[in-house]
Amino acid sequence: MKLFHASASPYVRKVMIVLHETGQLEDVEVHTVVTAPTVPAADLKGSNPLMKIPALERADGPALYDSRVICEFLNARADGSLYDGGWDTKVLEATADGIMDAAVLMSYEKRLRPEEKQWDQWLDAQRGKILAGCAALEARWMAHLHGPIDIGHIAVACALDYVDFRHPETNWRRGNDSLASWMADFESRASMAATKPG
Ligand code: 99T
Repeated sequence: MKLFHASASPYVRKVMIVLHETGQLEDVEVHTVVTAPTVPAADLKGSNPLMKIPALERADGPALYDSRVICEFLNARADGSLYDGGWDTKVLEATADGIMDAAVLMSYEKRLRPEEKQWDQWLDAQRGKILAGCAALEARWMAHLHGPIDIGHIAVACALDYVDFRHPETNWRRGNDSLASWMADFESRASMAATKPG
């Protein structure tokens, strides 16, 4: 299999961590690309019409894209347990992906849009989504996060570390002590260390 990859992408990182945690790293050739909405990587076109990463080419079927689809496919392929929590697990993953979406939109606004056209109110609204997501994790999800690892844990860790990486001023730890301490523990996993962006 061939994975379209960039180390800064939190969506790609979810896939890489699933590969680590389910013992499938050797089955994938990592193909690093540089892509952005305004300058898409041309070689992505055959694998994902939306020109986004991650995308996964496989020998025995059409390419897969979107981290949720790829992670669930890889878990099934390895007969893993990352979705055993059912709908709770999927809602937790969706919450984390929503944090990622807001943070990535902020990155594009800051990096791609000409400075004089940047819209502070819109950036603040995305930051508000990140903080609301973190508050929900702190209020509702800590018991789940202290249970067996699933795709929700992986997505939350990727989202929070991406916010630290691109938008450290967001200070998501303020008021979220349990989440901050969970993240400090989770970050010590080998799969997290091996996939640190940079
Ligand atoms: O939007 C584009 O055209 C290019 N962007 C991407 O490929 C980003 C890279 S994160 N990936 C997605 O938006 C995938 C979202 C999808 N729902 C999924 O796979 O879950 C790059 C972040 C950075 O460089 O800071």
